[in-house]
Amino acid sequence: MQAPAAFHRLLGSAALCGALAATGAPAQAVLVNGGFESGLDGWTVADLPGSDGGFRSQSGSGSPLTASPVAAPPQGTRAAMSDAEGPGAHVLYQDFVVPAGVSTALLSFQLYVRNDAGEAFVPETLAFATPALNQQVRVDLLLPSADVFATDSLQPLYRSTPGTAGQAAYQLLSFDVAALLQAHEGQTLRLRFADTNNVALQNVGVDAVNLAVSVVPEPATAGMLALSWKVLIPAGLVNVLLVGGLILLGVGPRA
Ligand SMILES: [Ca+2]
Repeated sequence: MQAPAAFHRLLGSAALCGALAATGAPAQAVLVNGGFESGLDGWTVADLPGSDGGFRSQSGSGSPLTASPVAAPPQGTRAAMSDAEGPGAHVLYQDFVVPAGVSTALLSFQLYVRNDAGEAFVPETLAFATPALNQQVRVDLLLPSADVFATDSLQPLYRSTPGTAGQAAYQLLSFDVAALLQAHEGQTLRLRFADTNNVALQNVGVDAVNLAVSVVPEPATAGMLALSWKVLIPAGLVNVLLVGGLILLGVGPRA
């Protein structure tokens, strides 16, 4: 069978997709305004009834409501921080949709805890209007159908440890959440930061929240790309030029 006389040239997308299929798509950010540079846009705050204060946008080295001395935001000029003049229970959360085909998923954030009580008290509740002492911080992944102050979660990420006094600086924490996201593809999940205190003032700072997810191509797409290579290559010579990041693919008849 004769090779086609016309010289065909394919530019761009098919070849580029082929390269992506071979290496895996780059990680994409799933959360919005994780650095809080746009205040609390994209985030929701809630407080149990009777609470004083709550999470607010924060900048500089003073807490947002009482101007207590705190660590400055570790990324950019703004963070989110809880503050109050009295006891309370506060949450800050964002919902996100888990993309299909999760390959890797790394959740990271900067966390700061300033605790005037000098130690933590960690009962299995976030309620503050209780006889029990309650002075704790939790970070969790939850289903959005769960009570936003629930203590049982899909994946606990951070818990105050009884006896710990808090910390002088922000600390960067990161977690592999690929298995959890793979089990909930296409579903909405909730990332929640919680601060309960009924002993003394406690400020919880949050910044640089990032959920980096890489995905693998849909099987149908990968199959289509494989077919296009298989059809094209026997047609003749294949010339691949790499020019300024674009892949030019030329297919022509054999000499
Ligand atoms: Ca920031």
